[in-house]
Amino acid sequence: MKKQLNVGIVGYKFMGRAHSNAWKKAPLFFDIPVTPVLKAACGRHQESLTEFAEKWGWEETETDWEKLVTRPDIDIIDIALPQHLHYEVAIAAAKAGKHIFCEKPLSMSIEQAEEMLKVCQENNVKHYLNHNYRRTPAVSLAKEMIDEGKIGRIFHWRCAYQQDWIVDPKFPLTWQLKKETSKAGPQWDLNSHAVDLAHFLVGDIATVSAMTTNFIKERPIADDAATGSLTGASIGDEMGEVTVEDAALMMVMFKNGAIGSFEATRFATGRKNHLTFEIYGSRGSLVFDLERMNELQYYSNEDAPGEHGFRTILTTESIHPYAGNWWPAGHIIGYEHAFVHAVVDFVKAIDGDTEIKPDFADGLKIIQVLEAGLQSAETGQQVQL
Ligand code: SOE
Repeated sequence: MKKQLNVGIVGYKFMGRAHSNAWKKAPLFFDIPVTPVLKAACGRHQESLTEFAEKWGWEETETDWEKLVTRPDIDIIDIALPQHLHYEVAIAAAKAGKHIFCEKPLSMSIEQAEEMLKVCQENNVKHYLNHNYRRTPAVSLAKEMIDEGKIGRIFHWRCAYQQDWIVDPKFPLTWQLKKETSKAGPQWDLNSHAVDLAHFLVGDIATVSAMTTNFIKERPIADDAATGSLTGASIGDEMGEVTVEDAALMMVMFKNGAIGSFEATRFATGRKNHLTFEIYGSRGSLVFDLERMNELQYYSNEDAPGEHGFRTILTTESIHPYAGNWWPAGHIIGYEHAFVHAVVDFVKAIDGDTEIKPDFADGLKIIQVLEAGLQSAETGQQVQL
């Protein structure tokens, strides 16, 4: 029988479901050296927690996260919580010697991120930060092509992450819209993904200039039970202040001389989860659109004269990253699959005692860029990293 690793998950809303699916699917589709066991799920409300655990196949429930992270039979703590709760759980889990699979964005501050990284290193536990989009076959292929030199020297990074779920002024004041629970708006939630992709594909960032704005200053107070989802419910007419930005624009210089832009908004009417990036280099270019996530656009300067043009690579061939473990070529995959790929790589890293990326060190670097963006937006000055 294969070795097993017992997982304890904290949080059971949107990310709790996406992660649970990944822990279940990983050993079914990938030949991994260890089988994750969905051991215990943790949350505050016993009734809805039990319902979640039964539905997704978690063996047991816990309503006390401190108890869960110190249980001797738990090997991995999966933090599927909003960012203001990451720090405490991660520190306690690392001190208890548990490997950590953590949702993004890593933390609420640079100081928290530094401490989380330090405690994980001191306790020699694996620390994975779930920037799931890295592990779509198309983005992984983009990375391979860049590393092989196919794009040459990178000149431009152009990224937009656009959503529209709070355009309605009656959308309630959920935790994502309050500074104390989310730190910032799309700069933290969406640009964290975008900066991770930029670090992964282009390189480290040297300077940041940013602007942020807030379109709707007050919203109806939210029903606490609905705040873990993107479909909050209001509890009446009482209004509360929105304390985060609604949109953020960043311009950066990369250390390697490339120049880049990031647009992140929850007010792009009609855009649901529209993440696009464009990379322009001396030998070619790449374009990705999450809503067409099985495809990668590639332009090569080295095509025959008269035959230049962007081509669409359908990244479902068995030679494409991760793709061969799913379906025959052309049978596309979706949002949840990248979470499965993360679980696969994470358990392999634990088993082989190898590195898993992005980790908390990468998370810290992302937080530094995001924080620099907020600082720049506030002062109107460019910030040097
Ligand atoms: C909501 O804005 C959200 O769910 C993010 O929190 C996720 O990280 C992103 O992948 C999709 O949008």
